[in-house]
Amino acid sequence: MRTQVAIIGSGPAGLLLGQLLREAGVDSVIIERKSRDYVLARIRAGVLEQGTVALLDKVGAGARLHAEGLPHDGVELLFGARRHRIDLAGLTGRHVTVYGQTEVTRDLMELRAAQGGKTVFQADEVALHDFDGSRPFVTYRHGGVETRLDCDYIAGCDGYHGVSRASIPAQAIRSFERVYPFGWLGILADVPPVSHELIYAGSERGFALCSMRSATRSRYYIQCALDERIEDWSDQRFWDELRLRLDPASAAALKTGPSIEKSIAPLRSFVAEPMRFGRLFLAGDAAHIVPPTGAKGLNLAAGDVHYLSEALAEAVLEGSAAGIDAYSQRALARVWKAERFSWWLTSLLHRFPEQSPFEQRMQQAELDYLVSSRHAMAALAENYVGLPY
Ligand code: RFL
Ligand code: PHB
Repeated sequence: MRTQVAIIGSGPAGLLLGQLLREAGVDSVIIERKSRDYVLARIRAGVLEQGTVALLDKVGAGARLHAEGLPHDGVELLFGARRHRIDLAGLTGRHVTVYGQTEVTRDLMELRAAQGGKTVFQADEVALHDFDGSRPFVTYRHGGVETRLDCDYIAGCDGYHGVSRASIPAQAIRSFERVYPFGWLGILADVPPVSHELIYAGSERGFALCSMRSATRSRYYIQCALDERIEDWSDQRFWDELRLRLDPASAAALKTGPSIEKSIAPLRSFVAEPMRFGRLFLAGDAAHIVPPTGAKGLNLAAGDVHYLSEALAEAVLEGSAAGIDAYSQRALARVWKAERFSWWLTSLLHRFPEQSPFEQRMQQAELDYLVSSRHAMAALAENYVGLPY
């Protein structure tokens, strides 16, 4: 088998890249380790920047998003038992859209299937070869059969634990990392959201986030210790703890019900540099991780593949290396700004195990300043709605 671009991974990065390349007239094959149903069962991100929505529109995957997604003009910060609204639209002229990553993935998969785009699901032993030369190829086993896919370029869109970054010689890549001393325990439930906008809460008992998927489905998170076990968290215990981290009015308004998903995710900041090695390009979580506090992970993946699709189209169709030579630097400039924002918001709103009374007062003072200064709120809003490409 032969294609112009072999894409490893059928998450949002790989799927969106496939569609952007198709728009540009470049052929691709996606190789995915898991089954379609497995990929579609993952519950993850919920907030899309306007730039991400524009890219989904560009490839013709925006119809359901515009019908069912919830445009949000603001978010709330809750601390000291009071809620403070950040007027995203008023401060930036932009908004965000609440629409689940699961739905984005489904829309892109359906579009690809309808257009006859090739995806190999349940590919085992995926291995990347000769990407430091001029004729790269990918091998994998599918249904017990060893298969070879020849290509001009490989796009590593296979997430943090994927094979792509791991295939690059260690001396050619430098990583930067911060592992946070806590995780997020998340719950999905078919109950109306406590508020029509997201609430980011910094309380003495730790961080909490009130988010949603629709007018009838809520997504809530609470900061938890890294050694917490999901079996120890009954739904009742989760709701009780969440209530304790909210202001009295929200706690009283909180609607509870049985969870339909519950999981613990660790928090990490991570960047691998550069995002290119020969004919292999990394995009999305394969190259960088942000803690979810800023809602940036999926949006960064979209930004990467925007740059990468332009660069690969230039290389494949015009034989010009200018775009692929600039890809890593262009993408990393935006990535580091989102890393900074996500790290900052995480540090501001979470309780750290070793936090001294002085550091707690610093957090409080920064939060007080933030909601009293239009400039500070504008800086938050500008980053939250997404920096320009
Ligand atoms: P993905 O989604 O991990 O997809 C990678 C795909 O590659 C496959 N794969 C392989 N395929 C072939 N061969 C191999 N060897 C392979 N190894 C792996 C995997 O099966 C998978 O299908 O990465 P991608 O496409 O880069 O997308 C990144 C996003 O998924 C991620 O950044 C976001 O989910 C992060 N995130 C959020 N981002 C936002 O923008 N807004 C949010 O509100 C938001 N909330 C979140 C989040 C992530 C969370 N968790 C669980 C980490 C909330 C949470 C709780
Ligand atoms: C979500 O709805 O899953 C979500 C929203 C905002 C975040 C993180 C996760 O910052």
